[in-house]
Amino acid sequence: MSYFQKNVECMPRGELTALQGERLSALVKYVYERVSFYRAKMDAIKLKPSDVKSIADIVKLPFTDKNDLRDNYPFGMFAMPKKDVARIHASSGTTGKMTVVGYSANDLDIWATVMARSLTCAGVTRESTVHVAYGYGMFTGGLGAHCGAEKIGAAIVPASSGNTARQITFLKDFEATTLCCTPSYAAYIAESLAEAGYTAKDLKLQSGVFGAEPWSEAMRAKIEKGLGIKAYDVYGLSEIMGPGVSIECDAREGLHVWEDHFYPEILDAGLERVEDGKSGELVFTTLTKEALPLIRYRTRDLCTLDSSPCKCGRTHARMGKILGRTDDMLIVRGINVFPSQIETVLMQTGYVSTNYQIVVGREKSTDTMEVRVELNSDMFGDEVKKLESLRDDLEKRVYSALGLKVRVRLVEQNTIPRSEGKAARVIDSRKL
Ligand code: DLL
Repeated sequence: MSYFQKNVECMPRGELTALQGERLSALVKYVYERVSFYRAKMDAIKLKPSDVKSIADIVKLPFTDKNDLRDNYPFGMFAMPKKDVARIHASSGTTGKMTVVGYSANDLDIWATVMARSLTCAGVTRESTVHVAYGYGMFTGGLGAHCGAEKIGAAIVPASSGNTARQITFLKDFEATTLCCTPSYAAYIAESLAEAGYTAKDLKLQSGVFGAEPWSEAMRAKIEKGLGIKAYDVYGLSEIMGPGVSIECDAREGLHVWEDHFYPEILDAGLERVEDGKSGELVFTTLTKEALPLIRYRTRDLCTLDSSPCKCGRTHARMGKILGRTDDMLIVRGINVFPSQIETVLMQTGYVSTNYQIVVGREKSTDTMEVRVELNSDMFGDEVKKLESLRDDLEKRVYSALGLKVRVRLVEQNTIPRSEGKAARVIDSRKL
């Protein structure tokens, strides 16, 4: 088992809790002095910085959400003058106005460190070659993975996303051992590799570090087979840092949250904390960030938390795979549906590809849902009767998993748009 910072990653929980408490109380003082938004919020509830002494006091603090960042666009929530800011990223977001985030030089160093810890979990060492096919630019994926790999001392191929044929040439010729990109892009690369007449054996890849969007276990199995790798789920969000907030270790029983920097809480719909194992909204407090510290930031991501010890020896709590987002949950005829649930059903069949799209509409005031799926290449030439029975089978499977009648449409290969970044799985025309 290798670690990047064993003493921190395996710190006894008691020490970790004490460290979090110290950092939280310093953070609250810091934001009270420097960020008028937090000062006003704390004054409104008559909370003084000195009232926050330990991590348990975090429940006294107010929440922050994306709208607060948007209302203070671009730099209103920064705790530093712009001259001290070292880098700016922005997240376009699937809905609404852009969110701008900033980092001090120290923030960037911490980000590279947590990403280095994360890549180490996925087996990256200084001897590795890391191919980064997350987009470089304002999106945090590319540079986040890049700086983590650099911190380890690995060789980096900064491919960025796009031009899949060229990605395959690089992967082959430069003998990358780890691939970093979104899971949907990894699936696309695997598909293109096979189409180009290669197999996983033509590559030297051993692991993949995939995140930025939800993906199912079945999708994981498919990517692992296609690329001949072990795939790790990495999570993060720009507001808190970028990729590297949490990652799976070899045990792959949840994603270790680097809790010495990011304090996680899971809250129910009434914003009360829930116990370990119960799912709810993930909320983070940045314990060490200087440029844009955030207190109790509501991610809208739904998952569980587990603070029990892990087989790998790391003590940092593990979050479950993201189940979905409070804002991408579809309510179809009163039934809550997450795109990831549909994905799980589809992938379990073994006869559809990783490409699918969910189209929600409304006919005569009733919601309709159509799931468009591409069959695996070896199946499409089959006769109509067989295709019809596959379609019926899929509709039945979705119904038995979700209790929802949907229409399944089998479409020709390569008709659903491929994604080089985050996949757009849902078209909801009811909102148009
Ligand atoms: O997606 C940062 C990132 C880059 C993470 C590369 C991992 C790898 P944002 O663009 O700000 O940042 O989007 C953050 O993406 O709130 C989740 O809804 C979703 N997300 C990120 N990682 C995962 C994951 C980057 N592993 C939003 N599983 C988050 C599911 C994820 N959803």
